[in-house]
Amino acid sequence: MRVFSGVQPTGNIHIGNYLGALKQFVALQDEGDCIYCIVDLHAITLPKEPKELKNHILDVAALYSAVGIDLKKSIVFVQSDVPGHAELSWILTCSSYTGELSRMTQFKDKAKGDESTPTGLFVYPALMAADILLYDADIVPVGNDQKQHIELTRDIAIRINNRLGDDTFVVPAGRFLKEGARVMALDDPTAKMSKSAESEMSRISLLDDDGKIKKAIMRSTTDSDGEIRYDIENKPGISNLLSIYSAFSGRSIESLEQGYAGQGYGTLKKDLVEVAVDALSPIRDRYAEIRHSGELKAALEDGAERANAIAERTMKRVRERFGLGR
Ligand code: ATP
Ligand code: LTN
Repeated sequence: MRVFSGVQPTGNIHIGNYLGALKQFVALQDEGDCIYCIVDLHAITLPKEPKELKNHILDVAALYSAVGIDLKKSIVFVQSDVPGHAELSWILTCSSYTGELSRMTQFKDKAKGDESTPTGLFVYPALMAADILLYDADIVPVGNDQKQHIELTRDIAIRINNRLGDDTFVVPAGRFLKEGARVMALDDPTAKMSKSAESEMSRISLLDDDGKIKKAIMRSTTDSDGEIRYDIENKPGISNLLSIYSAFSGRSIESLEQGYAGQGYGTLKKDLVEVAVDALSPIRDRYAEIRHSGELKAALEDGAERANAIAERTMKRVRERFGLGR
């Protein structure tokens, strides 16, 4: 079984990214051959400061290692080191429809109908499809917000397979966790926790210190009825805290509800601070050890080579099927 996923090299990688995606990346290493990409070509769909982008690429690589991805066993690499991504992306763009791309909710949210929306933002799902199909991936671990993009990837793969042969592309499946697949903002539990939200209190970044973790959880928005019960509709704040607690601790939501029955929100929040700090402080320590090491740079070099070898094999087959080249 082959596993592929990617994270954008932007700052503020948060517990939503961790609980929805990165935690799965680590666990899947025992089930299949894993390829984890730092998708820098995706990051430039909106203008990025070049120096910052370079740093964020290494930040994400170090975080991959810090959360437990084995840089020797899994392939970890930077997207722009493998030219196949850009090439296949064009080919898939030509097999996608403007109608289906226009229906992507992420595009609609970001573009808001503005005429000067960068075209890259519109064709972004074709690049994501290329990332996945380039490696014949079976499984793609992601958060819930990527469901629509995975569906589109499958549609494009099936469309091309129907035309050019069933074994042109492997049709991939998304893998979503039960808890953690959609972590909400701590200060507004009706919005997704996001890297770009203005308020620092909306998220916990993986490298936040203990004081910041405590502040964000203790100040998180809840309701006034005082009952610890999972009910997304009516109690989104407490439900979000229960999900986060469950994802960090492995305890089920039901067991948490029973354990905290009759207790105040303050107790739940205090315990969650402890659970989050225990989970995040070792990640912070490992990150500090590896971020500026030669080991990290060597692993990315090696990853690029291994990824390229697989990608080139796929591209040969794809060029052949499409009749490209001499
Ligand atoms: P953000 O929305 O925070 O700006 P992103 O989705 O644009 O992040 P990535 O860094 O590429 O960008 O996301 C990496 C992974 O994290 C993806 O699999 C995505 O589904 C997942 N993810 C992002 N936000 C959340 C969240 N709030 N809850 C669960 N998973 C999330
Ligand atoms: N689009 C994703 C990041 C991403 C990805 C991928 C995830 C780019 N290419 C391939 C899984 C597989 C996002 O914005 N979170």
